[in-house]
Amino acid sequence: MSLDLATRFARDGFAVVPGVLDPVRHIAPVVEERNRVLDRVAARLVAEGLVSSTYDALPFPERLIKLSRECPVDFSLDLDITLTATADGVSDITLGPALLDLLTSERLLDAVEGIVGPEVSSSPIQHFRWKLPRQITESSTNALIMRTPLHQDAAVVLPEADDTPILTVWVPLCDVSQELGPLCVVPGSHRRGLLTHRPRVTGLTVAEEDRPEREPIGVAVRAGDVIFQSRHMVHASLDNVSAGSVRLSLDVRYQPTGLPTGRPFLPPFVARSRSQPHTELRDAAQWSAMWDEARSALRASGFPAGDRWSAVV
Ligand SMILES: O=C(O)CCC(=O)C(=O)O
Ligand SMILES: [Fe+2]
Repeated sequence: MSLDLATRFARDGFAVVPGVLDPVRHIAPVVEERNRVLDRVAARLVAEGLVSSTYDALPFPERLIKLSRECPVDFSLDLDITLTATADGVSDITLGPALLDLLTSERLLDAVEGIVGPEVSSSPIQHFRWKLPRQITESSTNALIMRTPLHQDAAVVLPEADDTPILTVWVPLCDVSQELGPLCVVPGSHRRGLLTHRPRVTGLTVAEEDRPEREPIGVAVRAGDVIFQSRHMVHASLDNVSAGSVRLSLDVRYQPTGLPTGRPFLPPFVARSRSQPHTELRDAAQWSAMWDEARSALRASGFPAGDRWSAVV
């Protein structure tokens, strides 16, 4: 007898939910939407003399590889789906209806509701990652495009969210084999609660003295599957060791509505409400406007720290 999702999740700290999204209906449109964002980014890179072509005839993964090989600057923040501090202020953000459609898809929210409960908000801590083959990212320190160091998601928020049971949903946008740099997890590691983390150039990572004894294991998944992770799950990702493929993924988060998100300066939205269904957000223009407003406020105020460890060296 197979255990139900909530039982597996409570026992292991993570659970693969197979086939919850439709690759044609939900995933292809998100990839296409990111490719349209890349149109604008590539045109800017050409105008700045950083690349010779927008390579718009290439399929999205090949285009990312071609542009990354040629471009001397990292443009991954321009494709990301959250706001990040940059040297000169705040990153750009372009969201769209395909992403909102995926985040609010019925079957995904049904599964999320089984863990989070009937009042579900989408957390503003959300990323689009495109992990390039290792040989291209040798000099990079950026976990949007290369492997991610060992961490817990509870460590990358402010302490205001310590009691918020944020559920991470890892969404492959292509089939992710062991060689493509899968998410990797240490099953059962969530039982130790929040561990000490240290800032490193590659990102926050579990302190040496708190590292789990077991090595993380890569979780190969197909497009359409998602991986649920507890916020205390210790996880990382492996290098993309493929010859020339890109690992495309989203990591998004859901939490009970009304509890602190851990990033008070970024906008959550109500994804499902059993008690007040009219509060559910389904308008992509409204969603983008919320983020544009947050961006303007951050440009005016400066970007605050997003976690408790950044001051520690
Ligand atoms: O995709 C990755 O490499 C890391 C993802 C991650 O850290 C997360 O889903 O919380
Ligand atoms: Fe994470």
